[in-house]
Amino acid sequence: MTEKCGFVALVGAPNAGKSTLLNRMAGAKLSIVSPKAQTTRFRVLGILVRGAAQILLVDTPGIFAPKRKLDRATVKAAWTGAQDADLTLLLVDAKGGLNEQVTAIAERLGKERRRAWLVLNKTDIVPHLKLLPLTDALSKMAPFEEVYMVSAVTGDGVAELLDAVAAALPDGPHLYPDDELTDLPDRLLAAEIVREQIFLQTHEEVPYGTTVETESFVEKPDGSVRIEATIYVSRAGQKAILIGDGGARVKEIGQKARGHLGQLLERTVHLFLNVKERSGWDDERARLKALGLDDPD
Ligand SMILES: Nc1nc2c(ncn2[C@@H]2O[C@H](COP(=O)(O)OP(=O)(O)OP(=O)(O)O)[C@@H](O)[C@H]2O)c(=O)[nH]1
Ligand SMILES: [Mg+2]
Repeated sequence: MTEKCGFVALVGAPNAGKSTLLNRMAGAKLSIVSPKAQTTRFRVLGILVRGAAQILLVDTPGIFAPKRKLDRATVKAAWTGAQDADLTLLLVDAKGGLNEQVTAIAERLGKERRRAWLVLNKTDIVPHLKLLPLTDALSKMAPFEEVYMVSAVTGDGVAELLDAVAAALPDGPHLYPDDELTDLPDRLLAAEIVREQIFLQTHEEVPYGTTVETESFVEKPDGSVRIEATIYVSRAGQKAILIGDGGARVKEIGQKARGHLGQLLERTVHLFLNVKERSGWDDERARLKALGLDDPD
């Protein structure tokens, strides 16, 4: 069998389910997920093998009209992630249907004449009658080669999508070792898992005012790992909320994150969290760089 390999970008509006679908397709938790929009902030690569094909699946941040420097950098990272892809999958939350964000992305894909497929997600919570009109409307905006309907949560339709993607990739040698799952370093994964808990456990502007950096990641002789991470917030009030009464919130964030990390890294994790106020971190070049984001200006 001839080897196949190619980059496949998942793009879409915030909250469409891109990261959920990446994790489902990869069969592993690689990208963090939350019910809140704008969870993903940088490109995450999932490496999957399907038959003779190595699918290099790129999860990207949701695309929207950004205002903050961090958000502009995030949206820029999404389009950059799609730029070099052999195939772009536009993931649309079928429950949410058409809105300005989805229309803008579809029209841009159409204009750039990228090789693109349409994937309608969340079919588990949408009456099937709604799917056809949505497909028709979107197909007028860009010449999608194919249309798939999936549920990233139940896995419905995902095997078919994977088979089709594998068959559509160009011939070529696998670019990564087949047993690798991602190129995300463990330090970054640790910070992301903490950030996921912040998205799940805090509300309003707090998750958006927060970033997490791993300060140290030390493997111990007994096989365990000691991780120290700092949670940066942009305002004093956010720090108080994150710490919680008598430190209850940050303790809960740490406990949940430690459990998840232990599973993902398959060893005992000792996690130490610090909360620091640093106003304007979301405008700082150094912080954006730490996230692997380019300056948007
Ligand atoms: N019912 C249902 N919910 C889904 C499905 N896929 C994703 N979700 C939910 O939608 C929410 C957003 O999922 P994410 O995977 O974080 O979405 P995303 O597109 O990566 O979002 P951003 O990173 O913010 O752009 C989460 O609460 C998911 O559980 C699906 O197929 N069905
Ligand atoms: Mg995401």
